[in-house]
Amino acid sequence: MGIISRGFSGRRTPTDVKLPPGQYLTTDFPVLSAGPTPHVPLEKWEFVIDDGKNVLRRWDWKSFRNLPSETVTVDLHCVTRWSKLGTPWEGVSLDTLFTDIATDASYTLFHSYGDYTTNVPLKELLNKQGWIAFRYDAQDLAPEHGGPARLLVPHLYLWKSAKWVRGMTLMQEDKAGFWEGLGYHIYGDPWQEQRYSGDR
Ligand SMILES: Nc1nc2c(c(=O)[nH]1)N[C@H]1C(S)=C(S)[C@@H](COP(=O)(O)O)O[C@H]1N2
Ligand SMILES: [Mo]
Repeated sequence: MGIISRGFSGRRTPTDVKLPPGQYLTTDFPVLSAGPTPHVPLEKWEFVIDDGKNVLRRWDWKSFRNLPSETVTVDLHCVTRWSKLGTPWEGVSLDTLFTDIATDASYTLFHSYGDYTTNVPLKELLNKQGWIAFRYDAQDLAPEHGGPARLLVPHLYLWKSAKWVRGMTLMQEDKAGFWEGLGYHIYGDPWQEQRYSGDR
């Protein structure tokens, strides 16, 4: 066998890929859910942004899908150590959702159908860093991966990308979500290997 085997030339191979520390590559798409998959009918679906007191914006499925959307191809990094590169999504950016929202809040807590929560600083979601995604690989997002719609915030560990999102609360102070309350890192940057609360 030659040093360079045919199928590899011109492809992204493990040797020229830089992964966050402690991660390995996978090509399948594992499903990680802390509970059963909620099935949300589109007629009942809504996404609400509130500030803890008042509703700031509310979209039903139709008005949400009428918003401009984007396709993005991103790398995913799960705290259980798998990384999946080049995943294609379609979604509405958080920049679009926040177009008419003026807030001095610095933190957010996402809520999901089925009760999962996770916290993300607001500045980590804006400037094309976060999307509410409703398609994966040109197909409607499968229920087990968070359909009808999930948060996608790929520069943080994947537990931050809440599946089955139904809303987010803007907060002046940070507040742990589900996994963060069980000892996962409050911020969760895979490149800093911020897996657990004791990590820098
Ligand atoms: N609502 C909800 N969102 C969730 C989870 C969950 O249990 N419930 N698991 C998180 C975790 S730990 C990971 S790694 C990813 C997994 O996404 P996937 O199942 O599409 O691979 O979803 C995240 N979002
Ligand atoms: Mo995870």
